Amino acid sequence: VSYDGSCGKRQRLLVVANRLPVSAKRTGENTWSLEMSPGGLVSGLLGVADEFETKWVGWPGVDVYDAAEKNALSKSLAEMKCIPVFLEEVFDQYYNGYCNGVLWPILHHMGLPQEDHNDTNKTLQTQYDAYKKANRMFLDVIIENYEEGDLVWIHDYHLMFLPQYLKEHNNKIKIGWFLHSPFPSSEVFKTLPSRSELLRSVLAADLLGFHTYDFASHFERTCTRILGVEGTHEGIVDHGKATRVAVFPIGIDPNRFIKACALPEVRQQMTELKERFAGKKVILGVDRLDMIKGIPQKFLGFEKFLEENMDWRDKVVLVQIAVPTRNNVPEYRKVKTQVHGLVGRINGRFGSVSSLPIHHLDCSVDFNFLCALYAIADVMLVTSLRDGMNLVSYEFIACQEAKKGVLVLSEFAGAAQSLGAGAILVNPWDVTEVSSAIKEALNMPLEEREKRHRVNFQYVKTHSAKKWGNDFISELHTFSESEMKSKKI
Ligand code: ADQ
Repeated sequence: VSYDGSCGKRQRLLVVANRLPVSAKRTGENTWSLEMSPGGLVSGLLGVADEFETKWVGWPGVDVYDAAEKNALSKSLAEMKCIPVFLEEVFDQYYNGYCNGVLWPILHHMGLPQEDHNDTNKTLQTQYDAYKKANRMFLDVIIENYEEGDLVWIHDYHLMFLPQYLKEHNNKIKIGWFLHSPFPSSEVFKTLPSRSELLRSVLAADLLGFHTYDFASHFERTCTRILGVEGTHEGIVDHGKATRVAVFPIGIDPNRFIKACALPEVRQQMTELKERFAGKKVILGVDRLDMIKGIPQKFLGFEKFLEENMDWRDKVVLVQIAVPTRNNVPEYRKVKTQVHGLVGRINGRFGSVSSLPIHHLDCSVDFNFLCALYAIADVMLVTSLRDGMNLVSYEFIACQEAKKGVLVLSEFAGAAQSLGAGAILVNPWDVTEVSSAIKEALNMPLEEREKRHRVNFQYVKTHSAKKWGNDFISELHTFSESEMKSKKI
């Protein structure tokens, strides 16, 4: 599809997400330094941004109260095609409260937070109000920057009211909404007090995208059961308004990783890492420190493996890089404490003065070093309890052309549906299964590893972020509501 307009101008695309793809740091009075920030969405959209005249709308990642400072920051951001939404007064209740304390656990099948005081409903209501207010603040910024014919692509659970608010403002705006997390079964979503309003608002969009068929069909069944609307695999009709629902599995920009692995600096880091872990197999974990990533379950599986396989004890190391996120949400602090406790226990049980079985780091690592780690690892261990896709699995495969390491992957990650053929799939709740999978991966002969790697590498190469973005935009561009209705769904 060519998006060039008749006057040669590229199609404009407004990409709206909670967080801008840059993080801003104050460097002085009214001066800022800007850097690309990590995360799944950013990695995904890096590959598609060049195709369109893209503008990003989102929170810049810092609190700014002073008008002159806001002005200076907006000007710097404009150079990177970013438009800030300043959310200061609502941020805590909206982001830490409703987005990450309520919606995130529900979408990952974890249920609503359970407080032991009577103010739970009041807290929930306050957070919900802040969520709506934040969505209105996004609306105001979009209205200010919208030009006729722009496509608006909204991302994720932070902005579920935005499709409805935008359509109320201008029914002609073409809106797509993509959910990066899973969508749960209707029985789970039903527990959310504001379930109907949220679903109805999302349905105001023209196109809704999910990573997997399971998530899309959970969504459709939830709409059918809660709202009583009609739905099929094509989409949903609500009071005569048709909304297309489709599956767009995200990918990465594989060449970025392949190229990085050939850089002299990365090769040097690989040599140093190999020397550091000489004589040992390396199992790698790379996750945001989040309860959905199943880091405690990973450690329990590894502990069981060490318990049962004495001969492996001084021949294997688990390197876990866990970047802390959402520190203001109590559940995240709890999981961090739990993880640290497990690392201490396992290293205490199986370590010696000169060697430790788990190397756990609470930090983000830079891109080149991450590629070096992916490239030297023998096994990648992903034990998410639920995960929309899990791009880390893709990144590992892209960096393994030389080594042909083994991916052990949770069946509850969206990636299990795309990389399942080459990976060893596990139920992360089953400690014995995780332990056996580690053993199988460590002992797998080269021929079998090559076979599995080839299948997955081919998938990662062809199902890139660019394809994901182009497929979504192409569908949004060409989708016609009347055509869908005429199919009498
Ligand atoms: P995330 O939950 O952030 O994304 P994931 O898809 O694995 O999960 O992406 C994480 C990204 O952050 C990767 O690009 C990875 O390289 C980077 N990263 C993670 N830990 C890091 C560390 N310690 N240091 C440096 N970089 C690190 C959400 C959903 C996923 C979905 C994506 C995209 O939760 O399920 O796959 O969006 O839709």
